Amino acid sequence: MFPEDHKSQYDTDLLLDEPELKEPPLYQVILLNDDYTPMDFVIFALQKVFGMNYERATEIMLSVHTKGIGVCGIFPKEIAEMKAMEMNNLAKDHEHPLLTEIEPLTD
Ligand code: TYC
Repeated sequence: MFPEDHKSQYDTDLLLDEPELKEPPLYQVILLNDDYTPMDFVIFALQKVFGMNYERATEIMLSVHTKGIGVCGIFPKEIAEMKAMEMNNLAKDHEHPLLTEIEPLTD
């Protein structure tokens, strides 16, 4: 038997075994207000961890400062976990109580 004889069978298998194209579940990275972390530090951290420009980071910081909580990004779970950990480690390194959490995005 020639290898060609198997070809169409394998092609069919490939077609039947189409990969599932499910989007990964998304998570919000949530920033919490506190009374002690300096505003400048929050702006610095948002720029460093999320690559935001100064204006965007300031907008988010002020929104969290007034409302108590705010979203700083939406990512697949592992990325969201990494960003929250980077924010929390950066805050700890500078001895600020700034807290960042993640929560699943529900629609
Ligand atoms: N409320 C802080 C202050 O008055 C500033 C601040 C903003 C802290 C946002 C945390 O997520 C935060 N210095």
